[in-house]
Amino acid sequence: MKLYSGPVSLFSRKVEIALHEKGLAFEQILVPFTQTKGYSPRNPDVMAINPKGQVPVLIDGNLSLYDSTVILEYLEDAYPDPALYPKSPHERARCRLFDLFADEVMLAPLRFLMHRTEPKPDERERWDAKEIKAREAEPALAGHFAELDRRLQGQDYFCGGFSAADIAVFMTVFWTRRLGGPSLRRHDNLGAWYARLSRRPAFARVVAEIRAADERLSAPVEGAFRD
Ligand SMILES: N[C@@H](CCC(=O)N[C@@H](CS)C(=O)NCC(=O)O)C(=O)O
Repeated sequence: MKLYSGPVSLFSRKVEIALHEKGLAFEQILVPFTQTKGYSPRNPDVMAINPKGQVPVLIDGNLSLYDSTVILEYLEDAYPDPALYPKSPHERARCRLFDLFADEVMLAPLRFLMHRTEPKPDERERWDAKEIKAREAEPALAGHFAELDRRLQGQDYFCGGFSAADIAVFMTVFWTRRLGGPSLRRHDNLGAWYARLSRRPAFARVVAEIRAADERLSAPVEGAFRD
C-alpha cells in the first residue's frame, strides 16, 4: 500500500493511525508543504487521483482512494482484523457520527486557529484580525470538549471498545491543543481518554512525527499543549 500524506495533515495522519492500529505496512509519501505556500507544488499523483487535490490518498493494488473516512471504511472491509468499527449496525452508525462530528463539526471552529502555525505577517493588523476570529471560535471548541467529556462519562472509549471514532476525535482534540486552543483541564473524562490513547503505540508514533514536522515547518504556537 502507498499513502500520500502531509507532514502536518490532520486527515492524512488520521489514516496513518488506523494503518498502524491494523498493523498494515505502507509506503508513506509526504507531499510538499510549507506554512507560507501550503500544498505547493501539488503532487501530480494526488492531482490525478483526487479531484479535490487533497491528501490523504491511498493506493492498494489497483484501487485508488481519497478522503480519510472513505479510506478508514475501506480498510475495515478489506482488513477486518483488528476491528476499528463495532459489529452492530446501530453502534457502527453511532461510531460514524463521531467521525463526522470530529471531521466536520469540530473542524469548523478549529479552522479559525490554523493561522497560528504560520509565520506572523509583517502587517500586524492582518494577524490581529485572524486572532479575533480565533478567540471567537474558541468557546465553540470548549463547548465541544464539554460535550465529549459528558459522552465519556463511565466509559473508556466513545463507542464501546476502541474504534475509529476515537481516532477521529483524538485528531481534532490533538489539533486543538497543537494550535493553543481550549484546555483539557476540568474535563476529567476527556483528559483521561486523551492520555489513554496517547499511550497506544500507533498514536504515540504519529504524534511524535507531527511534532517533529512542526519543529521543522511551523511557527511556535503560544499556549500549545499547555494542559
Ligand atoms: N474530507 C477530507 C479532507 C482532506 C483535507 O482537507 N486535506 C488537506 C490536508 S489535511 C489538504 O490536502 N488540503 C489542501 C487543499 O485543500 O487544497 C478527508 O477526510 O480526507
